[in-house]
Amino acid sequence: MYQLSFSLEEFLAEYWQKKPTIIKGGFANFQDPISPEEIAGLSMEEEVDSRFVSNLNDEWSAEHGPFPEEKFAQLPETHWQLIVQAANHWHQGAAEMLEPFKAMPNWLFDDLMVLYSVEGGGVGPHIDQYDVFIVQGQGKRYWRVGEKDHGQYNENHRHTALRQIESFDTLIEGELEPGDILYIPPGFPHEGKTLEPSMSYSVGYRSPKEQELLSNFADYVLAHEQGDMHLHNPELNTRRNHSEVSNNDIADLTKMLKAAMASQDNVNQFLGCMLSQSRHQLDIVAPEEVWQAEELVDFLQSGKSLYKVSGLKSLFLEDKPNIAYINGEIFEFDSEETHIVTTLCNYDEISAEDFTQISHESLIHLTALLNKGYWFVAD
Ligand SMILES: [Mn+2]
Repeated sequence: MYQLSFSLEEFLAEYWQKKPTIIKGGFANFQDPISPEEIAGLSMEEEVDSRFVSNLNDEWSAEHGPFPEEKFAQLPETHWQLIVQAANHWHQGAAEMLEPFKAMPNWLFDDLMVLYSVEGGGVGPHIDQYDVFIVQGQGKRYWRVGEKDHGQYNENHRHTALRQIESFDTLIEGELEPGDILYIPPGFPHEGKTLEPSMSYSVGYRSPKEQELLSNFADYVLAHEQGDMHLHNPELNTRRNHSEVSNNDIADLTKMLKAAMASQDNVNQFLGCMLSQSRHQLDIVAPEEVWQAEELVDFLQSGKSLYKVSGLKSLFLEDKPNIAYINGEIFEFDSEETHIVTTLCNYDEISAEDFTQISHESLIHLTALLNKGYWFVAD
């Protein structure tokens, strides 16, 4: 059981997107959920996003996985680190340490990055556009965080992939020991130096950019064949200036642009789809044999459980809690069955007790979710 020793609510009010802080003993009695060997194992997998960063003799290099097993037989003693993104998608134990963070909205959550570093390892001073809780596991790292970036920092071009900056003055600093948490808001430069072989867990949150919202909305409009019409104006007059675009023309075209977003239902649906898509690959495996609805009823009645693919985003909107947005898809349940949507979205495991009464329509949706491999049964 992973439990925070502090109030997330108070933390949000004081620090979230405001200032960095070190929370000593943020996790009481923290136990590493994953071992360095398991990190190495994950970094050998094709579908897992991994990196190896080395800074021996101040020569920086960064390589992307998957890595061959031989790589781990001949590593130097110091100055390297191995990073696995979205470890929560591939390792159950790693996913479990996220449990206390479920008081934060899931749509903002990005992934759990796990990092194993030997003495002297680090990625150098840099700036991220993420909110991150860096939880220290075994070992020790020394961290420094600087004042928020307002354009005062110079990029360093030692290694393009690492996007380092030259230097920064210290705002806060400290040695992290097992269970300590460093919170860094977006835009604050930071640098970690490994003092002894260390495991770090970065719980990352990423809010969308305005340009991403617009570009994703445009994709959504195209995919749904919305707005497939030209400007219609039968009241055209001749003009003195052949090259002028009149204020009326601009007003008509602006109206057209805004019309795409005029329907809140449409915008809601777009947001539900967009926000429920994970930015990292998921471990989705469709079942070998297609499930029939009746089989699912029998299965649930046997008292067994269904499990959600780790990291799968399943959301519902406050306004319409009978619609589940799952991995970018829409599943509309009976309006009497919002509890099914809440259960599906909030929990990683569901059992028959959660669904003693279920309409045929909902059963069809559940069956579809199983057949897509979004939920699965234990072997
Ligand atoms: Mn960082």
